[in-house]
Amino acid sequence: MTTIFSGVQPTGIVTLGNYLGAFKQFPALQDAGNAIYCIVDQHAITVPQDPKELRQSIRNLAATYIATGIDPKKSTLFIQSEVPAHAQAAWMLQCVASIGELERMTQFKDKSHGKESVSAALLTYPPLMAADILLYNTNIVPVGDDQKQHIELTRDLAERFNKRYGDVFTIPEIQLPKAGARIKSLQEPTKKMSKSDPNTKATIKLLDSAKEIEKKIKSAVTDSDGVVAFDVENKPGVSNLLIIESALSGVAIEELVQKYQGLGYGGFKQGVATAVIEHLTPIQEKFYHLVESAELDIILDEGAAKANAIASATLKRMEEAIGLGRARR
Ligand code: ATP
Ligand code: LTN
Repeated sequence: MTTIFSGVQPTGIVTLGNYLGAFKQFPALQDAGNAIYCIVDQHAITVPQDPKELRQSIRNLAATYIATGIDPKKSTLFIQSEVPAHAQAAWMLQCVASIGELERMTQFKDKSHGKESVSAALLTYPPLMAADILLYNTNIVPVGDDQKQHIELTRDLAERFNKRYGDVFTIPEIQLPKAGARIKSLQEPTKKMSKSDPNTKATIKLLDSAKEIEKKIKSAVTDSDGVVAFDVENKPGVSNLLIIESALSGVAIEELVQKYQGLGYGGFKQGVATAVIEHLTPIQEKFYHLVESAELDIILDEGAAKANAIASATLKRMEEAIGLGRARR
């Protein structure tokens, strides 16, 4: 049976980029095998977080997983810090990782760039991510394009560990979405749309109202051609909006280009906004129904129990292979 594992950080409301790059591909995978989804709160604290906001983001993210189609009867949904094996396995993986390879991670370079002081954990973040994946004998990791390098490193660490200590880990494969692997900022369409972007006009959040969505799409940066055409190099803003509508609706980009011929950017943007609003409204309704419910706590308790059982078994195998603790009599 194929095991699928993915994680998202509780660092604020999920964006349309997160949705298209990650969440949208999760529901189909729960029918393809043993699907495990994680709220990676220990990753979130590698940069400063307000404790109250972090707690709320964790709950919001759990409700987001369910509202976007995760069925707790089919998938395991849990919070990383409720399964202690993650931090324990991460320590062992840090011991096989080198500082040089961690310093080469672009996410580390981006997040530390220009900062006078960053946490040590920002550097050791990838071994924790490797632990998340490897503890579950994962075969497939569905993520957006920006995580490629981390998955490569996970594979390297797993292979190195297996070579040194014997066959403990399954080597995972990345799975990128067919469309929407890298949604761009609405204000700087050459940069990725990011949850933590301080410019609120740059991102569509999953919980934005219809009015906010319309306003943000109408003020999205495009160009002065006035012609709707797909050309990522020369028309990044228009192309980004076409990718968004196509990924949400499943309609091919060429067909959308036809649909918008002669309408000008006003009609085009209105069309994209309507598609986004129609897609997000039912997700928002489910989210608000769930987020403060007792049902959500039951789902997370059951998820943590299932995850603990699998993760602690792998952790034991890791400790035995490395020689930690005492021999079992
Ligand atoms: P932050 O801004 O806090 O670094 P983020 O928006 O990059 O966060 P993550 O929590 O790191 O989001 O990522 C969650 C998932 O969303 C990952 O699988 C990631 O690849 C995907 N993802 C993030 N941004 C985009 C994007 N712009 N387009 C497509 N997928 C994305
Ligand atoms: N690094 C990822 C989040 C993440 C993750 C994981 C994704 C942490 N652990 C395990 C997939 C599998 C990010 O920043 N998007």
